[in-house]
Amino acid sequence: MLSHCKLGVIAALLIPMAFAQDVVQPGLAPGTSRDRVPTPAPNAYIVTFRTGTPKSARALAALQSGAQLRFNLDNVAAVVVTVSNAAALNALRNNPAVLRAVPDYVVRTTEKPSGTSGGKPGGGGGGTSSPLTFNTRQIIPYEVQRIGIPGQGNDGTGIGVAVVDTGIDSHPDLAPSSSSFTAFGSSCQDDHGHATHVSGLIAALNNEIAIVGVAPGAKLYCVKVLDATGSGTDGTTMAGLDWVLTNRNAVTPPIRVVNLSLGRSLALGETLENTALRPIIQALYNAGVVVVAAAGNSPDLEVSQFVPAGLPEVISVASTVAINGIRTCYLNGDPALGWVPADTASGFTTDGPAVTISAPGEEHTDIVNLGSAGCVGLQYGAISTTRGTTGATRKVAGAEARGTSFAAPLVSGVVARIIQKLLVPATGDAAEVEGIRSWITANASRKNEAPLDHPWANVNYPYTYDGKREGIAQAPK
Ligand SMILES: [Ca+2]
Ligand SMILES: [Ca+2]
Repeated sequence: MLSHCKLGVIAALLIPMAFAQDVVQPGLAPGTSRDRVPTPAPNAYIVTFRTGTPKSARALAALQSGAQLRFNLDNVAAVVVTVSNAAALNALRNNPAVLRAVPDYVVRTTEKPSGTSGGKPGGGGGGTSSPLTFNTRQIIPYEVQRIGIPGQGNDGTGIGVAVVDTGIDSHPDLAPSSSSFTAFGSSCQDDHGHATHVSGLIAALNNEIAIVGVAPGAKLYCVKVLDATGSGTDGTTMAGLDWVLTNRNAVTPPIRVVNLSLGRSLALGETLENTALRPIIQALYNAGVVVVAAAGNSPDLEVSQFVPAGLPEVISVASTVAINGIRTCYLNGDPALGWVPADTASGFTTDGPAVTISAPGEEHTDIVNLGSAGCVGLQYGAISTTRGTTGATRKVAGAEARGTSFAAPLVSGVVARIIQKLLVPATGDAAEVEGIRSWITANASRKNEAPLDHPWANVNYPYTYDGKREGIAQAPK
């Protein structure tokens, strides 16, 4: 890691300031460390009770033990608490109604970290941070074009999509429902920018400004479970998902889709079977709510080591590039293709058999020679609605918006359009979710061909590309 950091600094000094893109150097692990080891939130626990233990009994148990109750869930017999001392934790664990108490792990956005990026916003190369605020037209992002441009009767109208994320900014190109949930205070305002970018790719309005999303007729629901740093926990995520499940049919239009551009790797001793997030995800699945999850940004991890994307109930989405990038240099063993073609697997994406589908989580990657920094990859983000502006940029909080975070919302938009067009029987149960998964898989573009191998796969990185080329998600025509 030390050499990684050193080289990162050297690269930073050598990169012309005009390049705002993230720089990835061959032979070095990508900047994925924050995905690797989940951190327990201080003094925070998720306490699971015997099935059927009433909410009131759970609250009383927490009170009597001396724990502070943060969330008491409706749909699973669990509470999220903070405990100030070991005695309180032991008292809870010794309660005969309690099955287990596990640490409340930190989850984060699945936006790829800045890594070795050395550029500053502003300047050329497509990396400008000045929002595009066209008054006479809007942009259709390349990512949306690759998935399928919306049309009349094919735009998600009447379908609610919950963005379980950092909140949603009051942006003129977004029109979320006034029904919302926040795990932090009373506002669902986006204090980070991630969810505003994600929201635009799902449902930015079809008008004359900013961009258009995959499903501009869909109704967004703001479910804020991550804070201004893009961090939350299993507990805040569970509380947000619990709100969705409880309120999905009480709001208009009903919530049918959940976008989760967040996650964490499994902790030591934790499995997909016993992870705290599983029961609420299963409950949504059994109610026919489609949960779309970003596969993660650790190419040396299997998606099965990442939650929630590894859970079999979710539709997990890996990342590709939307359009061709340029290629001016080659390493030993590289195929001399001449460019980085559209539908190439992103260098950062997590993969594995549990990935349902791929979609563009970045606009394109250039592989170019940057002087003494050598042959590097420049990743360009997806253009979308940007927090604190009335327009759209490729950036979230100053960093290029690339990562499986931006692939998942495209698929959430696809799901909204599938449901709107009644392409799968609306049985309101797990069969409906599996029907939608099957539709997505069957209608993928370039199935068994894409994602194309990243030029540096297995040459310089320890990629886990599984050989299953699930294809690129396509919206209904
Ligand atoms: Ca628009
Ligand atoms: Ca794959």
